[in-house]
Amino acid sequence: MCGIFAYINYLTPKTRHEVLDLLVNGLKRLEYRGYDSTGVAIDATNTKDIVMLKSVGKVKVLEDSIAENLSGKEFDEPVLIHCGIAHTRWATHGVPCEKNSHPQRSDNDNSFIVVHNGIITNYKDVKTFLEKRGFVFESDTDTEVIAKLVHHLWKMHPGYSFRELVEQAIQQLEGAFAVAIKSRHFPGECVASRRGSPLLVGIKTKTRLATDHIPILYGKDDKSPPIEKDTDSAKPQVLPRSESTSEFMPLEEKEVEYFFASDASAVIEHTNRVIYLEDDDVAAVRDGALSIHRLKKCTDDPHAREITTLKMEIQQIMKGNYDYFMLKEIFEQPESVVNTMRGRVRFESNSIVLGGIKDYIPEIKRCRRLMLIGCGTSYHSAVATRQLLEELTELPVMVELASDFLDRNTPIFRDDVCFFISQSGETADTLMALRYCKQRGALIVGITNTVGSSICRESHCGVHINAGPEIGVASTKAYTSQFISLVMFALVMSEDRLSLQQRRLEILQGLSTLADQIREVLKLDLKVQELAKDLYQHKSLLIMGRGYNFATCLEGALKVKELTYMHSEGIMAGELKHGPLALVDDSMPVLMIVLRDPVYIKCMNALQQVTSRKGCPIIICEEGDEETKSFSSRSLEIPRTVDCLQGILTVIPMQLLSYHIAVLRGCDVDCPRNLAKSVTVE
Ligand code: UD2
Ligand code: GLU
Ligand code: MG
Repeated sequence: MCGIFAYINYLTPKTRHEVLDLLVNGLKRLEYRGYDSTGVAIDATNTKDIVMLKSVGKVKVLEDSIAENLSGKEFDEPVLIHCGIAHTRWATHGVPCEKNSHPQRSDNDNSFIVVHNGIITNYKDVKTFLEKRGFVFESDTDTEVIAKLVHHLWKMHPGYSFRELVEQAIQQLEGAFAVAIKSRHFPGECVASRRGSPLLVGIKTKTRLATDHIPILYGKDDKSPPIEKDTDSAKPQVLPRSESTSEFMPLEEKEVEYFFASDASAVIEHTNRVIYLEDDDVAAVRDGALSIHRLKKCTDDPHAREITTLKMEIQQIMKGNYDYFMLKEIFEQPESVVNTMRGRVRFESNSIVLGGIKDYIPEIKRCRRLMLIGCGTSYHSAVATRQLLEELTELPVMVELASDFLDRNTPIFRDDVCFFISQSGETADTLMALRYCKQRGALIVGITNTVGSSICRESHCGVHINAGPEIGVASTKAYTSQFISLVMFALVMSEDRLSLQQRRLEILQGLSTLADQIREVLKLDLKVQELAKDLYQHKSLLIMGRGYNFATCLEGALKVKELTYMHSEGIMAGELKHGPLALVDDSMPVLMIVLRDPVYIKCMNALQQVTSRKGCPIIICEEGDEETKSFSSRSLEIPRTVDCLQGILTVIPMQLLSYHIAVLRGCDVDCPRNLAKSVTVE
């Protein structure tokens, strides 16, 4: 989820100092992506050894550690051929600490070392497989299995090239990854691959490159046996080797430097010639030659990967062609929601495992109520999922703002289960509420995006939402991932309830199509921008809805307030006639969420109350719902999904709307005035 940077020089002399500088600068360019720890590895002087340095915290800490530990004359002597790898980590498996930082190694000799972004979902099976073969694991990461698996294959298949070993290894991996691997047995070589996480190769040569593409080499077409769950029956892997068809030659240059990086911002200062790797590409650099391999050829696969010439500025690359991090994060949601479910939801068997709370489920099932506690957006994710939790757990569910909860000295009992929801895991109010409940003997469950955070440490158990780092101050992808985490929890709680099976299947079905539906909703961006032009000069925006979509009204209004400094209010449509209707006239901007769910008729009533006061609402409705649309000239249509997941699709137009209004009003989208990303004061 964070950053990889690797550098290989071939016949271009560089001192180790220079190599380290290059690696550290590469990491600095990737810093904006967010991370919690860092690490580098280069070849040691005069031996085949590899030296690694890792540290928790900023790249600066690593830089200082390098200055302190890796200096001396030998670092100033030029080396002709060298390979170094570096990493910024956003922990998903194991707290941020030195031992969990990357590179992860295969053994004490650093036979194979790896930097990895993403999550390996079958790492436990691979780990058991390797442990039975004598490998001893030293970190809590999923990543360590990669280094050890390559090492295992190397012992099994002496004669295999480095690239072949990695090719074999990645076939055994499930989940998402980008990796760069280095080995003391293959000095000067580097092999990289990806599936689901971004990775590119930068190429720097003295003279113009003779070609604008790198041919892809294919292997045999048969599939290797996966590592089986029952590892006793797992046979030593005999896998097909890919055979290079020799009609293509790899890119060979006399003097060349290669870079592997998570994005172009890290290489652009060195070269503008890059190849974007595709899923399951294995790129290898050996003797100055770059080759790209795939094990299997599909009919419509291209014959080559194009070398692209970047014409972008660094600023532009960092935000991934988006003007602001917030917009980038909004558009990341199709991927982040998948990461939240990764390794947890098994769609083939309709089962869900939340590793972080599974041992506590019996205790949770015996509790007398659930309490969901948070602030701001995190609080809204609790509001959004409360109804489903009530339905699937059949327990009373209280949803509380942390500050108010404390003000009230709310009674808490030993048989309460209290959830604390916070993106950063450091939100002061939420943390105080956590301590208050813990003191009174309740079971404490955390829902956080930050491994090793205070809430994570002080809770008895919990779920990491794995949305990846969120940089924009206004939360977007963390909200949808918190939402999904709570939905998954509800599904786990109802696993053995016969009467709820149909409902569970419907929700699982909804989760499986969510990413594509989010992509559909994101296509509304231009239309939302047009609506923002109508709205941005107004003083106020009312957002109305009820049922499953009430949370979207609250969250939408919060986004509008924090980003645009405009007044906005999320209104429970059922409350209209108890007051808010007085605000409605022909000039008050109103947005209404009216979906075909159990409260549809009631929402239509509210809609009519508004239109009969000459209000002209913008309507968010379901695709093709002509009847509802006919009530207004302005509408946004979203795809249909199961009622309890609608809130994920309806909040996205609100995120986009607040973003566009903010831009039109000239506000700083990523850093709204008076606000901080993580509120660590009361
Ligand atoms: C976890 C572990 C992983 C491995 C895997 C086994 C981490 C970060 N992940 O991934 O190393 O053991 O399980 O399948 O180490 N937790 C809290 N409070 C919170 C959030 C989490 O106490 O707010 C605890 C949780 O109870 C668990 C650990 O942190 O013990 C990891 O939680 P997770 O959600 O990352 O769990 P999982 O299964 O995805
Ligand atoms: N899952 C790996 C870890 O926790 C990689 C995390 C990342 O993408 O930085 O170490
Ligand atoms: Mg904990």
